[in-house]
Amino acid sequence: MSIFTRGFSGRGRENNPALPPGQYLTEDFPVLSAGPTPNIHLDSWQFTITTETGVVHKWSWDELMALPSEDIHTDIHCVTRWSKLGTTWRGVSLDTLFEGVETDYNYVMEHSYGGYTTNAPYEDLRDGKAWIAHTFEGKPLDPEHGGPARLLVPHLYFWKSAKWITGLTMMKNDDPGFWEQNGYHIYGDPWKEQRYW
Ligand SMILES: Nc1nc2c(c(=O)[nH]1)N[C@H]1C(S)=C(S)[C@@H](COP(=O)(O)O)O[C@H]1N2
Ligand SMILES: [Mo]
Repeated sequence: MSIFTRGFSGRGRENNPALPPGQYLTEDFPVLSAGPTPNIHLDSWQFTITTETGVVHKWSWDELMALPSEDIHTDIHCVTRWSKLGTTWRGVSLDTLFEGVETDYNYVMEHSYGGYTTNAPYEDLRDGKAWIAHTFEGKPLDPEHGGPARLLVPHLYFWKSAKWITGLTMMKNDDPGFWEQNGYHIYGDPWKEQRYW
């Protein structure tokens, strides 16, 4: 986190190289949810990856927690123009979860408890770019922010980080998810200001 921009966000906006175009810094953590926060029990929680052959890879909460978790130190950028720099998360890399998955499809639909969906290219969820995050700033992820676990895809606008994640489905085409059907950009690169289309 840059000391220069703290309490000086008016100028930080132009000068902070960590801030994508059109974004401003926030120190708090706004909640943006299209619906109510679902009540999710860990003993029935599950995460699945479904491929084109109908194979369903499935993890319970205990199975997820038995996998190696990593610390993630990253900036996050919401399409509504707030950015939060230097956030700290802990989560399981999607590389770990995709290890045994065989697919020829290049796109993924993220599915959440509550019905939210968002799409992403498969390559954007691999090679250390995406996690199932269960911890934020050293504490279990707050339900309002997607707890018990959300997807974290910080190089794209934050709507691509599905809260209350429950599954990924491989797709042949880049079909639009919830916000993408409602005018948000199909990809959402904050550095190219791919907000709406
Ligand atoms: N399941 C679900 N995930 C979601 C959303 C949502 O409404 N439902 N909102 C998205 C949007 S638009 C943003 S900006 C971020 C907000 O995350 P936050 O509430 O933790 O700040 O979550 C994204 N993931
Ligand atoms: Mo958002």
